[in-house]
Amino acid sequence: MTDITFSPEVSTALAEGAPLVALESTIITHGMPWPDNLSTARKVEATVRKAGAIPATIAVLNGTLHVGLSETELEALAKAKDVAKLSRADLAVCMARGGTGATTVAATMIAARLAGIATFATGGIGGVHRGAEHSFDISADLHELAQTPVTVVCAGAKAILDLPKTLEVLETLGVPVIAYGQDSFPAFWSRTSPLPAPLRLDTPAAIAQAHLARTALALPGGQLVANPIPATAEIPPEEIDPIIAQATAEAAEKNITGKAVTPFLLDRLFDLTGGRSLTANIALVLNNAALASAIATEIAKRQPARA
Ligand code: PSU
Ligand code: MN
Repeated sequence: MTDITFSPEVSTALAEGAPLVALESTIITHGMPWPDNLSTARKVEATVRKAGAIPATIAVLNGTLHVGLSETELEALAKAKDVAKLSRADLAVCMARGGTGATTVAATMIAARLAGIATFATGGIGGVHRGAEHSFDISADLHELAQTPVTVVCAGAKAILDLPKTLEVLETLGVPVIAYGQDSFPAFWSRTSPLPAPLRLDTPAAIAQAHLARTALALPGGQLVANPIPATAEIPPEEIDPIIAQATAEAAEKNITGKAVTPFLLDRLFDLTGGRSLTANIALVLNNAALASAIATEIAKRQPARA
């Protein structure tokens, strides 16, 4: 079977029980513009390595699910146009057709679990969109967190989403939402939000122990760790809120629906903030990669090697 392939360094790390951090690719193809997407993907991988873990960027290339990309593969994906965005529903069809696609949080979690990778770093997750009471637009990421046992480190959810509804759905689905080192639920651009986080843990070791306790309890889902953006990169709500309102209104006017909604909003925010949204996004992804590496290291310490 060549349906799934591991890069040489990912294979070695898996065999040795070394810490690994899974990374998604939709952030590269649909979340950031060229060439910042490639430079960020490389910096994220470098951050993971510097923290003593091995990065495993995940994507489907010509029908094969890759866990760990070579430098050439990463560059080709970052440059490619019209790459498919693959969530849980799309992964198998893309592979069957021999297609190429970037994995969302949901699809990356599926691949990470298959590979035996416990920890995953990203920027923002999908959630309940504003106006979901009419559009029913709720990301498959939330349901994936309920059923796939991977610890996902993000910076909270973007205010393009309805944050209270996103937290309600996560609660209904039994997903632990853990703020790192504070009581408030971080809101992507801002370190804090008016919403209290349902849970709080203060160290990578405690997050690792919670992950392993879920395994001991045979609980199927994952954990969502919400790591506040570094203070130097924050964008004040009074600056970003009117821009989000404008971008959301434009999406409605243009009848943007389904999986096109998130990429459309991210692209409009980039233009309307003069690139500032991207600078913040890069800072928080790197911060999340460092925390995920520390968590992966603590999990690896407590788990025997597989081979
Ligand atoms: N939120 C961000 N940046 C992103 C995404 C979400 O701040 O790049 C991407 C992630 O890959 C996430 C996906 O899994 O969008 C969610 O898309 P949807 O809402 O269509 O499920
Ligand atoms: Mn959606």
